[in-house]
Amino acid sequence: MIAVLAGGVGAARFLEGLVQVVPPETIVAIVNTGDDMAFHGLHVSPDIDIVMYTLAGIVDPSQGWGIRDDTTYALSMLATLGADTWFKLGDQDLAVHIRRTELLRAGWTLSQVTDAFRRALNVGVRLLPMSDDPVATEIATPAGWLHFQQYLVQRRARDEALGIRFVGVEQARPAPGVLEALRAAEVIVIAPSNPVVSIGTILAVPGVRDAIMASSAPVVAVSPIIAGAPVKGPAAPLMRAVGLEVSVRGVAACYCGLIDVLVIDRADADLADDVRASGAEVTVTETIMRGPAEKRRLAEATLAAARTAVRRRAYQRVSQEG
Ligand code: FO1
Repeated sequence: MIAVLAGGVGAARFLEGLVQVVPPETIVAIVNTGDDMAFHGLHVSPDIDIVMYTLAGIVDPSQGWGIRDDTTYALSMLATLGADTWFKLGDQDLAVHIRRTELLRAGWTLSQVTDAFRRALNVGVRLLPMSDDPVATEIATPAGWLHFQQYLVQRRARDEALGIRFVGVEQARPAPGVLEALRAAEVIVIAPSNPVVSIGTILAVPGVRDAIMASSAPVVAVSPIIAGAPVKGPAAPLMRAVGLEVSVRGVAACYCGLIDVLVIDRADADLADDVRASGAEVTVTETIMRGPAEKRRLAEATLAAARTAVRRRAYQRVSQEG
């Protein structure tokens, strides 16, 4: 079984490649919920939905979030009625949030709802929220603390990011199955997601980092940073906000002591030795995922990196014993 720590769009695309290489039923995605927020009284879980819609083949490919060809009649009416509509929720997407909220109010947990939805949408990959307890990623700005969605979507990441906190994370318990998946995994993959606010949030849930550290499985991270910039999203200011360089060196520093291998793009090949100096092995390959073939190749390269790490660990064990 392969456990994948996942944020939104980058992770979803990576998983599209992985399901071409191994049976979807052998993959468990542990998904960030720090971006979750209530809109119009409804519980929205952007990263879970991005991964779920992508694997169900219904995501809007141009945005990477929302549902393809969705309409926005409900949002227009909400605007007419004076609601704040800066977060664009399509009509079919809204149906998901209405049903999710209805089930949560009826006493279901977020993991139960997520499992029911991914089955209804024929997604073979098991999707686990990192926690069923509420966690909110907030960004410190000169205007005060902002919820991640306010920072990113409402204010378009224009405020200077000064710090990051995960409100509620100390009390959050890993969702059922999360620690079990990490313990049972033959390979643990950290998807090419924001290391600070997507993966960092998952790692901050008590018990998650320790379970990864204690695992005998190889841990392979795919860098979301290529040639000093993220493919998508606000990783650059948020990495800087926590003192990380916006480069594969910064990604390696963020995952220092946690990963065996960092998969980096060919554009960063000259930084491979710097990454190795942080203690991780390096695989250099194409990491930009434009189409199905590139997604598949990245998944294959990631699994090949994991196999190399297994051999390296075995070799180190033998040399220590000998
Ligand atoms: N991102 C935007 O930039 N603008 C939006 O209006 C927006 C709406 C939205 C609705 C549902 C959903 O699941 C995701 C949505 N996203 C939107 C993406 C999302 O906010 C972020 O990309 C993730 O939280 C980061 O992974």
